[in-house]
Amino acid sequence: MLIRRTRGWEIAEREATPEAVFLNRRALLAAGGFGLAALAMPRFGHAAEEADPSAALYPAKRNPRFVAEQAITPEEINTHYNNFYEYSTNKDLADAAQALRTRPWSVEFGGLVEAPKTVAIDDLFKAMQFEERVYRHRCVEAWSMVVPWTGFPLAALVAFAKPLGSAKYVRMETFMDPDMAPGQNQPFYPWPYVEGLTMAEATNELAFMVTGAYGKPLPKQMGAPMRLHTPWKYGFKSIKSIVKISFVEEQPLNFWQQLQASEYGFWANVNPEVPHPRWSQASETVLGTNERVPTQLFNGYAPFVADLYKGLQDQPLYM
Ligand SMILES: Nc1nc2c(c(=O)[nH]1)N[C@H]1C(S)=C(S)[C@@H](COP(=O)(O)O)O[C@H]1N2
Ligand SMILES: [Mo]
Repeated sequence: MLIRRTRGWEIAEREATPEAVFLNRRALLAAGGFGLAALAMPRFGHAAEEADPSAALYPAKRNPRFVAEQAITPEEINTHYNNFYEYSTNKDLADAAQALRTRPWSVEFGGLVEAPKTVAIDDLFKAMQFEERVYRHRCVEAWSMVVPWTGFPLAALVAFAKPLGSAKYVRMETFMDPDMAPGQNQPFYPWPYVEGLTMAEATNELAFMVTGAYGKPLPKQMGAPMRLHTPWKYGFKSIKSIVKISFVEEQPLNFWQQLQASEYGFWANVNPEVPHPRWSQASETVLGTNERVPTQLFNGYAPFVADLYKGLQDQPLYM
């Protein structure tokens, strides 16, 4: 494995949390609950053998409009270097995440919609048109990767939900099940994980609902069966394992804002010139090569999204 957890650049979001600063993995194990639950989880091989009912949807045709100049990050690295706090605050959580059960799975649509509905995930997939897009991903921790994602435009899902004209934001929520996700037994965190976008952001053509990666259904550690990817924003906006999508009038408070509003905001657009309160955002380490490269405004996607923020300059757009 080329990636080590001890690098200086890996200033984790977990440093925002007293637990993670003071407790390492061993300490968590010693502390009881969390670690013991992790040990009791089903083993990797067992869960991995379940047949995925959506497997026939892959691979989907690559959309030539969304390709990256940078090399695709090796799958082996991306599938073993993850942020998924429901399972661990360590990156090496692929085994632990196999405890996630992704069927049956349904997604609830509610709030300001013509009619609330709950849809089984495979029925939802049948209603969508799948494509592959290669996107760059820039974590707020100053590392980046390039992934061939499969999925469909978030705009298509918004159309499917039929929001009312009064909706101003889309609010998304991850599952809540502490028996299945030991991290959710950590009461310090504001579970469940929540994220939000404005309606204009959600219907921008870049906003992508992801169901697969590397030409296959998403591995559990990457947020199966359905997660968001907004490549112009810091990675924490890309919420995993979504169960609920609501249309609301008030700006949603996301997980990281709830935890540490002085460091994480709603907009979280990538900007090399606006440092995180505790580290620079000017450059990033590329997973796989460990090369240090300059970070780009909106992660290089300004032509697609810069217009969304006209007239909002007084807002904390870059945290
Ligand atoms: N539910 C949930 N979604 C999440 C996270 C998380 O901890 N829980 N971490 C976020 C962060 S910080 C990043 S960088 C990406 C990581 O995605 P990956 O593991 O597929 O690379 O997922 C985001 N979505
Ligand atoms: Mo992140």
